Amino acid sequence: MTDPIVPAFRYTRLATDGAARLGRVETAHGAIDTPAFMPVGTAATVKAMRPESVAETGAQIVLGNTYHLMLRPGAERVARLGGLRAFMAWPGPVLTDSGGFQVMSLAKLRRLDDDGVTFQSHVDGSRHRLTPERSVEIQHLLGATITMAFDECTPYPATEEQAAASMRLSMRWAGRCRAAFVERPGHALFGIVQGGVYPHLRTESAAALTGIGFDGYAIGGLAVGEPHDAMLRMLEHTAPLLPDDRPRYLMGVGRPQDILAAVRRGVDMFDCVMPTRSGRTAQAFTRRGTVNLRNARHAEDPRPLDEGCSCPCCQGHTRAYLHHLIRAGEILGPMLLTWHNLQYYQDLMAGIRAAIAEGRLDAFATAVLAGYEAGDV
Ligand code: PRF
Ligand code: ZN
Repeated sequence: MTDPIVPAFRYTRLATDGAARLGRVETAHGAIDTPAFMPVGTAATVKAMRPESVAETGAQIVLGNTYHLMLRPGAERVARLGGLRAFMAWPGPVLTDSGGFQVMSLAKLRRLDDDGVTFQSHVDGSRHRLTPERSVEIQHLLGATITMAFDECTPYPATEEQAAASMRLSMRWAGRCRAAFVERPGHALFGIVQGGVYPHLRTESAAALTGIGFDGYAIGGLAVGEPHDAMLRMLEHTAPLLPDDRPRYLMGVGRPQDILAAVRRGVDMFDCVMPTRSGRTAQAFTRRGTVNLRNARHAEDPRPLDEGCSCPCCQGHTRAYLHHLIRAGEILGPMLLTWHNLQYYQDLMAGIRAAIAEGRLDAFATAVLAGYEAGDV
């Protein structure tokens, strides 16, 4: 008897269209076609969705959060229960964010030093500490397919001096994460480029990370309040500095137009709360732009939310019904809109992949944006 064969973690670039890349990531827990969108499953659930429904939309990987899961139910408990994938009944790959970004946005009384960060839980006020070593250990206990390096997301605005000091701290932490990471077949550790909106700091960061050597490279510290064109300039500058045989992940982005712009600059992976969070606040993404189902104009509209969509929300229900569910505060409203929004995002990514394969990404992007800007009528 031989051991079951676990595929190595591997990125294969299958086609290019300009800087855009069509690819496939193989992992111990399944393959991911890229460019890919990862639904956010912060607290071991993609909110309002059963995992098999998440898979039905076409999602091949979901994101989990070190910060939330270490506080509740606790990483050691998740490990005893078989790891995050078994716990949440998601059989595919999981990427876990490392916690620093969430500490800075959610925790109380944060204190950062060179070794790590001490903070109080936003849940019960209890005191906790995260270091690069503990973040990697927690992600190991969670059974992450892809572990993210522990970093500091440099806030915007930041002076050049502040951005440099913050980036260099993240690079020292990245080296400690690499040393702490337990290598297993089909599992990966991604480094995170920082450097604010300063191109030479992005260059220094990319060089530091590629010098350490990671299985994939994330671009962090963007979509944190900087002007849109600054984000695009940083992507244009940073993506070509990263090895072309490793996946590239733009963290926390974004709107459909941001994803299109980033794919055209060489990004392969995305995550964002937008489709799920918007779904819970009655906002829907459609081929004709965003729609708010709370609006009275939908009260007697017999049409589906999006004529071009195959999801259960659009196949089974009218806008009038969705409007009623939202107005009545019925839980099915957020459930159906979340499903639809995730389907919209996965259909967008499938369209992007087909367009890259056929060398027509520019035309595809133009058509998507034209429909989006035409508006809902
Ligand atoms: N670092 C980490 N997670 C993140 C970010 C980051 O810079 C961002 C920035 N958009 C979102 N999530 N670890
Ligand atoms: Zn739909």
